[in-house]
Amino acid sequence: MNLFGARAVERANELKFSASGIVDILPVLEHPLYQEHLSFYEDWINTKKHGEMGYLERGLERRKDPRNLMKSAQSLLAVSIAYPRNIPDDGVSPRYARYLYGPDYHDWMKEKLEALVVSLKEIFPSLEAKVCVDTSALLERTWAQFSGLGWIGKNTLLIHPKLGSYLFLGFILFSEKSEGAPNLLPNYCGNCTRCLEQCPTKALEKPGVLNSNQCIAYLTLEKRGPHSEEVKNLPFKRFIAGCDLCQEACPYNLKPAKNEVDDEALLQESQHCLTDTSSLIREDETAYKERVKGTALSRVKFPDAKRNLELYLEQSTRSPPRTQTHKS
Ligand code: B12
Repeated sequence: MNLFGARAVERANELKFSASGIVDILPVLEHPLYQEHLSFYEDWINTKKHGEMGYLERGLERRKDPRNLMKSAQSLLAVSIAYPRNIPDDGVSPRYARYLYGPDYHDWMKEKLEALVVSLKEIFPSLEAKVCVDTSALLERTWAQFSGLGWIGKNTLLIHPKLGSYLFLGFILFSEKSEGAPNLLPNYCGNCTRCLEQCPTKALEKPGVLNSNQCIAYLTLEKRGPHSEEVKNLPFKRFIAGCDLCQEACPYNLKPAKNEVDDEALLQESQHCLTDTSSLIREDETAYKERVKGTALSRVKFPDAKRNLELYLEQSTRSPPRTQTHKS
């Protein structure tokens, strides 16, 4: 790695990202595994596993090469941040995926990465950079894998051997070379298939293949409008926004990860993940918008939030959940 690469990683460590890695773009594009990932993506779209997420289909060509996002890109820095996993669950109330707790990661992660760019520009004034968090046409998990941040698990998530998979990923494209070579970690899933077994809707059709049309995360967060009767009969397991079941099943998520945000502080900042059903039933659109403002939950529009709640209520009456108190 050259001086630029070393400085970029050093700055990422100073900013307390849980893990980081830098890689030059060209050797990745020429790597046979990258080509396999592209074919995998294309097959996935062609077999309509993306449901109604039209942007994934439209962005297919752009996603093939990060230089479509920034022409001068020569290297890519990938970072991850482990988010808290100890969210209380009473076994009865509606549930939210863990990543929805706290303020919207898209915003604070972008700010952190922009601060990193500013500090690097002090040493490399002609540096060009582009920050990407989730919404850019970038194959994020592929790039994270090539940067040494983990392997792609059977649940399709990027898993780090020590941090697990409850991770936010973020990226910066740089106009400087880093001399960082692809750093592929071994895949430690082994014979384990717990994620596939735990998915109640069988969205994980086979190891590494997720059919969004069956995925609770897709159906609660991304799918717009009313559900078909078939979907309404899928067991949503009380999730009303996102789903963590394939992550909860993963042995790499059992231990708390380092650099986690303080759980208590996070819960204080998470009033938007409202679980009281009577308040949820009474809530109108204005109150809903106010509640979710500035959080990742704001992606779910009011009519879809109501649809998710109604399904929770319907499924709870059909087969009331067991009452229990535990920390998941
Ligand atoms: C669309 C999307 C979704 C969709 C589709 C998910 C999916 N598995 O594709 C839905 C709405 C279902 C979803 C759900 C979730 N998502 Co999402 N999502 C995305 C998004 C925007 C694009 C993903 C994508 O391109 N999918 C298409 C498929 C084909 O690509 P892929 O699964 O990433 O796989 C690539 C490689 O991993 C590799 N690959 C994967 N499997 C295999 C198998 C073989 C054999 C081969 C050769 C290659 C290969 O090839 C693919 C092409 O590069 C990314 C951000 C981004 N810009 O990339 C976030 C992202 C993947 N999501 C994220 C999160 C946190 C989630 C949820 C956990 C949220 C939740 N709790 O509800 C769930 C997890 C569900 C799951 N098991 O995937 C994180 C993942 C962090 C991590 N540790 O991996 C990301 C990276 C956002 C971020 N910046 O943090 N998501």
